[in-house]
Amino acid sequence: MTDYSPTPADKFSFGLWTIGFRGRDPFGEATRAELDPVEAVHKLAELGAWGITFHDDDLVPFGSADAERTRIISRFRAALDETGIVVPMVTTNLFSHPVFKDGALTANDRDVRRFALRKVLRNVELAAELGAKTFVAWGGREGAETDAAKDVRVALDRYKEGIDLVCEYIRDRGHDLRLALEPKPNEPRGDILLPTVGHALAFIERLEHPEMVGVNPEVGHEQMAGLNFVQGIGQALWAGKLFHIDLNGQHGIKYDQDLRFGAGDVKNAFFLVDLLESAGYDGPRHFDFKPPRTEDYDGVWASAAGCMRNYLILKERAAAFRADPRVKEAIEASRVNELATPTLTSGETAADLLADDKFDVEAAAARGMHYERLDQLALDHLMGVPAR
Ligand code: GLT
Ligand code: MN
Ligand code: MN
Repeated sequence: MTDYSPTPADKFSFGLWTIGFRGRDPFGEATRAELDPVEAVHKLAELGAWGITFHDDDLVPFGSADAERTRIISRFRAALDETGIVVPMVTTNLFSHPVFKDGALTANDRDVRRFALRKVLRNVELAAELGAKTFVAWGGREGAETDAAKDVRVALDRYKEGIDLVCEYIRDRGHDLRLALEPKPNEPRGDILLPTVGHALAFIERLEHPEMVGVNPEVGHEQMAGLNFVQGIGQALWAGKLFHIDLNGQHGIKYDQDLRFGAGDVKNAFFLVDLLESAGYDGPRHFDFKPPRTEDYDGVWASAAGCMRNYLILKERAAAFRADPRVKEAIEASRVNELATPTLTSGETAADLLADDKFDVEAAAARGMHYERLDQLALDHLMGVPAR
């Protein structure tokens, strides 16, 4: 690989709301004009992307009449057919309209919850129609600013009720669609339910159809909580629950920056790509970033291209790291692979273990792990320092 040019085989996808982000923030108006979804599809195809994703309202404005909805969707579909761009994932906007100010599936108002579920079910049909395989549920408004407002135990009952209903509906309709819950600790709510990958994984196990539900972790969201994203992804993979992923960049514990992938914690991004590639993750590499409001559309496309370029560079660097004989030797010295050996030999009992008195505690305690050397080799590769 020399020029890091993406192709559809790389499975890079972008949210329509990312490249279409107009730069509106709590302090300022939009700095960019609206982006036509059809133009977005063509531009992504030109850049070498594979897929586009969207919220119902990104494509069809909230409250559009049926005829208008049909017109918009068929125009969009024509652009997909023309370019070969696919729709791997669809999601529902349950956060922008003021009706969702106290949440959607967990709003205290029952009629809001019912309205939210109708919006979701209608969108499930659109997702299936466009061939999406994943339906993301980001509960950005499911939360509170005061603990007096929401009994979390009851809110989780309603969350479960809502997700169970959506699963039941998908099964009844015979759609080939799985749900992916997207955790986030805060913003826009003071505190959001299912704040991290770990919370979401525990919640999923209590659902009626846990096999249909996984997670869609976002780099910045875990890092906003001070967590190591690579560890979270490792656990999601271990649980067989990494259905989708939102790649972007974040500098530590602060507001949700949604920087392009690779900006932010680049070392964590290196180990993330290393993990995704070596684990054989074959789902979409979905970018959920917000091009800064300083940019015009040239800057937006440069930012989108940068996401893909950074992924491909990191993929190349991670492969070189793994192939380096010095790394193999350092891994050996650090006994990294020994962790794969079960602690007890097959057939061994607790009594056998208790009877084992051959261990030299002091010798083991004195042994160094050599992780610093291994980590420095990772940094050398990440920084592009050739092997010496
Ligand atoms: C919103 C949020 C993202 C979610 C999107 C899916 S919408 O922009 O910040 O993290 O992935 O609903
Ligand atoms: Mn996201
Ligand atoms: Mn985000």
